[in-house]
Amino acid sequence: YNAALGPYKGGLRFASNVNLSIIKFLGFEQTFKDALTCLPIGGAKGGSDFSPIGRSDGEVMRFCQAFMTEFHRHIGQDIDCPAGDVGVGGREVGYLYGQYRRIVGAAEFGAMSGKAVCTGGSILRPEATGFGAVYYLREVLKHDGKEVKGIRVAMSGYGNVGWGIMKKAAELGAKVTYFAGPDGYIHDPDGVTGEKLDYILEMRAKDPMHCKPYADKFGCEFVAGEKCWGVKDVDVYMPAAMQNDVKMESAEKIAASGVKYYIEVANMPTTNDALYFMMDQPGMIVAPSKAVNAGGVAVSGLEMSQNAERLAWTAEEVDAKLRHIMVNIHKASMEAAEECGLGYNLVAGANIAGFKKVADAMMAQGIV
Ligand code: 2IT
Repeated sequence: YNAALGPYKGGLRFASNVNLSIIKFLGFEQTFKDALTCLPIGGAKGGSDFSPIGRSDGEVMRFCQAFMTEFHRHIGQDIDCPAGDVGVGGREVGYLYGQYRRIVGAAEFGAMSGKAVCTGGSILRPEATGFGAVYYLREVLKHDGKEVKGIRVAMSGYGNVGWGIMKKAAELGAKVTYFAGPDGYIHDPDGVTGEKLDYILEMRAKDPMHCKPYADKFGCEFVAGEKCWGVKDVDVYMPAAMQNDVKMESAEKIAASGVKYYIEVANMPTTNDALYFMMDQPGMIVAPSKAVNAGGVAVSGLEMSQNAERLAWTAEEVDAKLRHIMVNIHKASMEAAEECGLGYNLVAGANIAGFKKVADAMMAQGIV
């Protein structure tokens, strides 16, 4: 999409519903998200309608190799550095990068991020999006004079990103008390903590389409076929599953619930009408995904830095940088909106701050 700020950068999505339209919106959003991180990365996105769900390791490897046999000529550490998105995790990135290395005949680590630590990946990359989202939430709450501790969260999704939110929330004394999957939602008033976090990984590996086994194992409520949008006994909603997850009907329930914070996490989880409706609700605070989920690509950028200097940073170093980036994104968004007389409008602020950064870099480089 845009390389004014650095090599094209964004995830590959492997899911059966992938089409050009989805990749276009993801690439467009990615450009401004990557700008918000203030790292030297441009914007890109890619993918395929191949879904790894239900495939053997061998099938996934062969697909990744075939994909990279064509794709390798378009990427490179200074050209375009893809990573994962939905359906592309450590396993897929490993197979993709292995084939890239085999074809180019060089250990060009920076050509892909999201690699396993043993092949030049960054510590904390898998958790980065979820951790970053909670760091961002902390800034929103701080702005309101509140703490993360004791906050209850309802969310959708318990993939990589959702899991990272659950883990960081538990670490900081908050609780994810509701989470929704493709088959319905779970209500666990004690929150997802400790061994429950490990169980989610196990459950997902066995069958990513059902979260009901969690309710069976831990004896909590499961509501089949429903989403948890509209529940009242939480402080924050965090949609962390897929685009267009929250439509007008859900937005009305969310507004009626009286819950104040709507923090998007998945890329564009809210339809436009639903988003504007919630932004118009007096007292409601809405944060946009391009800011909230930027921690993932930020740690991808940090992975590129580590690869370039042929060093591996500690978890503490990566986490400190991630925290700093998320604090900065919230601050830059807040200030950009204030400068335009829009008040505490995080949606407009993120768009303005991200757009300005890309536009300034493009204008500085002339008409090329
Ligand atoms: O949506 C996203 O920001 C990602 N899928 C991560 C992209 C990246 O390059 O790490």
